[in-house]
Amino acid sequence: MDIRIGDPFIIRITVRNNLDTEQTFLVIGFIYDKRGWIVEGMTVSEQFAPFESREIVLGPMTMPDAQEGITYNLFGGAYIGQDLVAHSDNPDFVRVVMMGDVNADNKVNIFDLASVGLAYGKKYGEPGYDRKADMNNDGVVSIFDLATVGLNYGREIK
Ligand SMILES: [Ca+2]
Ligand SMILES: [Ca+2]
Repeated sequence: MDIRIGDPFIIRITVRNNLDTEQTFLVIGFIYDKRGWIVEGMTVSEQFAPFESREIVLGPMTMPDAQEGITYNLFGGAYIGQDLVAHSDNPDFVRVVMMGDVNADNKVNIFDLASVGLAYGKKYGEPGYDRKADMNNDGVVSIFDLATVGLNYGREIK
């Protein structure tokens, strides 16, 4: 999954209580880099009825301090005490793409400018709206998105 800095995303975990008594799970979602350092985390405590199964959604989480061009791993786990009893099964990594890099090829160039141009003025739900070209996530491809490409034009991650 490709994201940009500030983009929200979620971690889903399906948790089941296999007992005929109520149980409390600690559900932890975190994002870590390739050194294994946790960059962002979120913890919730959830109570389950006997034999209940439920999907826990952690987030929306964001990574304000993420680095462009880096791939981060996502993990969600449900614990009872120290025991891991369930874990996430959604895409387990996010790649942070550069601002202005609409097609996520690690270069900001004419193709990105063209993508914004093609979707220019289009609002969410309209034909031609391009979610990737709407870099500030405000539901319209506008001068702000064009400026994002302009400000980053020529940047490249090798
Ligand atoms: Ca590009
Ligand atoms: Ca926009």
